Amino acid sequence: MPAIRLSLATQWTPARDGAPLAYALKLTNHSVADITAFRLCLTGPASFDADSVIEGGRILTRLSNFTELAPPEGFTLRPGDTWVATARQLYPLRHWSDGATAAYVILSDGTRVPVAVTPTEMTGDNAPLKKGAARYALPAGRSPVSLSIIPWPKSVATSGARTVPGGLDLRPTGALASGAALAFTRLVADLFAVEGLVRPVAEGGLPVHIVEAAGFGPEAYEVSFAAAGPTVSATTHAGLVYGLITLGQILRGAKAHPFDLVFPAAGTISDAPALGFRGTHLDVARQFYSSAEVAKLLKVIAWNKMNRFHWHLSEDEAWRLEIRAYPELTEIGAWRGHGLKVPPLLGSGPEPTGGFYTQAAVRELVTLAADLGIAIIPEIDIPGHCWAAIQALPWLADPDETGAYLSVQSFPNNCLNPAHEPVYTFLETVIGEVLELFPAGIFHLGADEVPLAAWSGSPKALALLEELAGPEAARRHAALKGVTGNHGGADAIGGSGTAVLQAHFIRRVHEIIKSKGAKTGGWEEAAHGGAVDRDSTYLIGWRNVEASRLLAAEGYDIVVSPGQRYYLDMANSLSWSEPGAGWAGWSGPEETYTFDPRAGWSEAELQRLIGVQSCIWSEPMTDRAIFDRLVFPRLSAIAEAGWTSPDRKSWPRFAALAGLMPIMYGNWEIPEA
Ligand code: TNX
Repeated sequence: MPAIRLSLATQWTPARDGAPLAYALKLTNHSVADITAFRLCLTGPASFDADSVIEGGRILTRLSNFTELAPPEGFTLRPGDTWVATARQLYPLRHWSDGATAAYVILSDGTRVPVAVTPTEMTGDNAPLKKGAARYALPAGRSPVSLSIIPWPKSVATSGARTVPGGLDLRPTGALASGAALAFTRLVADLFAVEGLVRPVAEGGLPVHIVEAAGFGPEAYEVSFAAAGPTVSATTHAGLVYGLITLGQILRGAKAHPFDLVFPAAGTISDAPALGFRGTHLDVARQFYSSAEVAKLLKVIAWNKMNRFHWHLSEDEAWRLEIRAYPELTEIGAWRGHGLKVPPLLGSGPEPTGGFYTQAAVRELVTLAADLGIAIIPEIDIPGHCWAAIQALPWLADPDETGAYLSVQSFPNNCLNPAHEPVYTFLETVIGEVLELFPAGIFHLGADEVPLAAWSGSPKALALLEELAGPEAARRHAALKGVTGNHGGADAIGGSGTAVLQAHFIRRVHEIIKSKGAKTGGWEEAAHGGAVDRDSTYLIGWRNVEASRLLAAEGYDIVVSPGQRYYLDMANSLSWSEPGAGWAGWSGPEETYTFDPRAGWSEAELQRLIGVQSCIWSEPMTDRAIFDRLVFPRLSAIAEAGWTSPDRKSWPRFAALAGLMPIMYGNWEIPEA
């Protein structure tokens, strides 16, 4: 049989002037053979509604954003022809990266044929599609500052300029200082491999004295400049590393822009962070990132003086952490592909793809992070977002459960059941293994986005609900059975039976975590029903800062990561040509930078605001050039919100210096010709 060549073009037309929306799929046959009785499988962030009307085709199966479609019975796709199927009902696409990014066809004999997919077009929008980090250039001759430092320090009182040295010859005194020198040397050797930032005097290095000195806060440092070379002082390893990073940033800026930026001759920089928790979160479930990539991200966030890495290790789409007691979690839950228990999703193709972190790999990353002043916080997201885990270990589900409920992302029956005892045995073991691996002593249990109808078809859950809240509550919850529409999760479950059951679950898991001597982290929904103790928990507020402020008022320690500004999966603007998601809006680097999460908080509430976090959700990261565009420089903007007091922030200064910060993959935006 001759080779079959197929391509898929997709086109989005928003609803307008009374005309309904249209998401058109156009499959073209470039070969010389007819194809009949085939199925088209596709994935990408957008998902069809279960009851989508498809003109010119029909949905055979659908799981979240994985869809199998077929043309009408008896249809033949002839050479050179295009089959068009159009969906009229689905959650609107907003950006080019929303549409299908992977597809394949299955022929009647079961053969799989790859399909070349082009980026989704929007009707009437011809702007070139963007990817790669936007370039921020120092305005030559008009730089608002003469030192390159992000985040900007607490106090800068330097003067003069010396001939810019080629590099720094580190001269530590004592073990702590030697450790910091080594950590910095390794950091720059990787981030800026050929720049020779650390080099001996013989190669033009300027001597830098590194001294352990009493009296500094846990992350504070001082750099003083003198003719013989600068001195970095701090009380801790992190403080010394931060002082060296400041010096390294100044040096890189001055080397790159010798007419605008200087390496000071005299004076002092005294620095300490405004907030103690400066986090970056990475979702490694929707897309997998190798250990090498995680290591690189740790280095990038250290260069931004961020000190918490929130590692989102499990999701509906995958389970990424080796658990010795349950090898199926990663044997099954870490891989997607056609015919596997987890189908292709979010742009992965038919061949098995994915991966997981062995415990040995985790230990190495934990050591690397500690060396860079970063504590790693593991998240196992429960009770919602557990579809992959339940596929791997089906006994996690109540065997008597009937009916289906759907999560916001359209996964059916994806929540661990609070009334099913094996779930707690499982969690006791998982939490034990996780806490052995992560010395920070925090277990983040997720708790986000449990759908309103969760457990409504589980006799065990309904019996438990009756015990907890009475027969009427159980009756009301049972009535939700079969409600498969999507729900607002956090917003929708307040006061419902779902919230009662979830609180029961969270309380029990919180007790397990406490019994192992650890703190609990959770998304803001973890507070529903007063399930967690305030003194051993922190929450991440994600819906909006007002909701976070209210939780702070209730006495919870809060890290703010408002979706509207700090979710790095949101696009940089409204334009179709920008990649990214849009449910929480959009935020350009300037909007993210100038956003003040503290606005409107009382003094007492501010006491509970322990930090800020950037969240890298990975649904739209179907290409690493999209990652670079979405993450940089907004990650640095959030780092500065955590470190620099609001009165010392300046967008023009940040914009002038942002281009000097490292990005992950080296994908820069290609300017329009
Ligand atoms: C909501 S916010 C989620 C995630 C998604 C994210 C996409 C939160 C705790 N859950 O599952 O990835 O939106 O922006």
